[in-house]
Amino acid sequence: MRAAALPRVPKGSGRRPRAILLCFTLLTFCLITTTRTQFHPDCCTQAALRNRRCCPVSTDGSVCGNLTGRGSCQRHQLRDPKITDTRCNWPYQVYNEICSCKGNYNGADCGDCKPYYHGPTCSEYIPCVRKALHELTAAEKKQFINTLYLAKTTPSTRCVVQTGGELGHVDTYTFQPTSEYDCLVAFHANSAMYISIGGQRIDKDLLHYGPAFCTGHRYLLIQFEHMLQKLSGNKSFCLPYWDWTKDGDTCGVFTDDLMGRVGPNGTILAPSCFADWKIACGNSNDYSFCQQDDDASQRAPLRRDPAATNQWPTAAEVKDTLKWPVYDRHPFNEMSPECFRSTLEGFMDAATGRDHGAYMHRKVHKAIGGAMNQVTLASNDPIFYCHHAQLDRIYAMWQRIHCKTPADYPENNYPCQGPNDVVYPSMPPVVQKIFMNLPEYFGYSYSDQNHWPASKCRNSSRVPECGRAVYH
Ligand SMILES: [Cu+2]
Repeated sequence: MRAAALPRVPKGSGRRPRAILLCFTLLTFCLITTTRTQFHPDCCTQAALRNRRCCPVSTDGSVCGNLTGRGSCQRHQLRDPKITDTRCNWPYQVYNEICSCKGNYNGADCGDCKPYYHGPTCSEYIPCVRKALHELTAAEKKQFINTLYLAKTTPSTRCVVQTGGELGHVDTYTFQPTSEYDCLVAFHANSAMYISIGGQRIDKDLLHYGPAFCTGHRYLLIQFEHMLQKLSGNKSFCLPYWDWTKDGDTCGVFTDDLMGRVGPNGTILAPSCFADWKIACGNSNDYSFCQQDDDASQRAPLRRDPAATNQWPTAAEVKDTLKWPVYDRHPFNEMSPECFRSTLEGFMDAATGRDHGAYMHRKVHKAIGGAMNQVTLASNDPIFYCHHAQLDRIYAMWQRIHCKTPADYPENNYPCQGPNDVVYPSMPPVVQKIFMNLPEYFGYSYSDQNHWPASKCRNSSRVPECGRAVYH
């Protein structure tokens, strides 16, 4: 049996009148084009799926940007006939041809830059520093919230959402247009759907309950940050983290100027722009791709549970979580004892590494309640990203203390979460173990990292190199 983690049976309901929005005027003078790295619309047509080809025409008008040296369309023979879940062995189960991008070019069509690279030739490297939410100035808070709202309301030209289809039968797959924000909600929801092996559902998903928890969410946060940088035009924008050990119990972030106050029925109160924030994938379940009303305005509003647990991880729990030197171990799931991943994910007590329950990551999802307490819906609530940035920060601390490198991502017996399994739905594909590099490898860092616990191998050659952002 799957242990109850975040409850997995969502069903949004209720309608609320449109609120007066702080952020609305921002939209009227923003004309945005942007690129997404997954589910490019040109790769989701019946013809593309039938021909097993995902080599879209890029920004320069040529296939994969071949004309300007951005990339080229490459064939591969990596399809595995035994795999029926097309999210596994992604994207090779679906496509025989995909773009291979050169240099710092990125995206399904190589029309984008790798995260933290900018400019027409993607040669401008701008690292970013993730600050705590409480460190943001009033202007930074406003920009963050406005950019979230912009992402929620900007239709994506480079991403469609898979809303249906029988796994393994690409001719049955259906897709829907989406906004920039909701593209990533669907990514999380569709990753959280049960894995199917040989037509049998197994007690496992692509992103949780196993070794991919830290790495897959690191990928998601980098994508999210990249998308917000492009939308806001602020190339050094960085996702703030929320240190719930400091103000979880006082709900210090649920204010008008940040994540919004919660009303008596769990909806968010005006004037916060989240008062008008509708849930994507709100009709999904554990067995379905993202399910939602076609008309975004008819979807249910974002909710939090005002009567949730008010139980938050403490600084002592964070310290205990950091003490486990092994990343993950057999059985590589919610019962893995005495290891960092199952402790951070919140299945095991941080002090003992045992005693299955709800701790750390899970405790925060439960304390906020509403969408955050349903795994297929959680990333609808923008606090999800600040919560996961805090988890990523703890993951980075742990990596530094214990000198971890991609070689420490364990081989394991669970499908789709192996070290060389591709993080679904990255395009071009990136494998899990890459995300066991330190944040600096990608291009971001944390504002307080000079005060983190010291590395236990300061003079060791195993300390990963910093400052070189190579993302592939
Ligand atoms: Cu998740």
